Amino acid sequence: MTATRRRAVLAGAASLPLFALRTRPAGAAEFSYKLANNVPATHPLALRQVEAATRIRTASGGRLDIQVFPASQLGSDTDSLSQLRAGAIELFTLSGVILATLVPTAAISGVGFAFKTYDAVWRAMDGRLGALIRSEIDKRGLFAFDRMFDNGYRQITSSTRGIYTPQDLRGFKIRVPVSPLWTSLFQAFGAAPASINFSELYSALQTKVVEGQENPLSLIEITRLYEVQSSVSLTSHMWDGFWLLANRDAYEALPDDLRQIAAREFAQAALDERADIAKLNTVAAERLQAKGMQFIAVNPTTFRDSLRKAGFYADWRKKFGEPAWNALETEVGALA
Ligand code: X2X
Repeated sequence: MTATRRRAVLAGAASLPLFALRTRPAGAAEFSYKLANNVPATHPLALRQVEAATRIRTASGGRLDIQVFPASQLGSDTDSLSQLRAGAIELFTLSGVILATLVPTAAISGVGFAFKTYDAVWRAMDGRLGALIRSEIDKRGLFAFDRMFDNGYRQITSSTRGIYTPQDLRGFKIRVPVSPLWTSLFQAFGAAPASINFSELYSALQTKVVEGQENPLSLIEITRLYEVQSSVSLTSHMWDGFWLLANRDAYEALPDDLRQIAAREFAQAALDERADIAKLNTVAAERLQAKGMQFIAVNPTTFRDSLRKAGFYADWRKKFGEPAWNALETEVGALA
């Protein structure tokens, strides 16, 4: 045997044990991924993700196994984002406005009063604005699936004074998610925002570290915030949604057929979840009132004007830059 041939034979032999290692025991998946989210297990986001994971397992013949970990079980949003980047978690849903700590452009969907209707939201986020944000996410080493999940229009709750006008927010101690845009928005109202992860929200309200918070009605109900908050002001000051993100190496490790199955089933899950939230938001108001929460109708225009006067739109236009700002205004009309 020539030396060359011996090397070739050895190389061939050396690869054999690898084949053996790659042979899966019966029932074990080829890819086992973790999907983290921050909402309770009973929230439509978590329920629809569990359904998608089941469909993916079936459609892939068990090759792709995704376990869903709701309610920040694997860590707060801040921790989970780090774990996603490190590859300790393969999949994670996160508000674009929080993701902005890594991908600044992703906060643009949270600009105060940007979207008048859900039609405008989905036209933008399933369209050019969403594509622009996804390309920025890609530049930061993550992959974003193409349909966002809905969180909803956010409303302000309080355990102390009711919020009727923008002036009522002056000095108001309000929890906001960890994100510069959220802090800036409530500073523009003259409030005292505190950045607190969602996993700490209930206890922050219960112990009165903060007086209030803001979230969609669906989440206020599912998280039982009515136990620690007494009024809701219907400001709808911001629409919020979740990107389904993947660690890029983990995503790229999937063969094409598995990527296609995951893309298809998560897109379906997102559309189903959007419909669930739309239904929930119509019934949540009544149920929250039945739990004793006082509902306060406000004039959103006065809130929007007060942001404008504080220079909120001018500041963020500069921060986002003209291309991103124009992409938003093309979808929703002039903001400032
Ligand atoms: O942290 C929040 O308030 C929540 C759950 O709405 C988001 O993920 C933005």
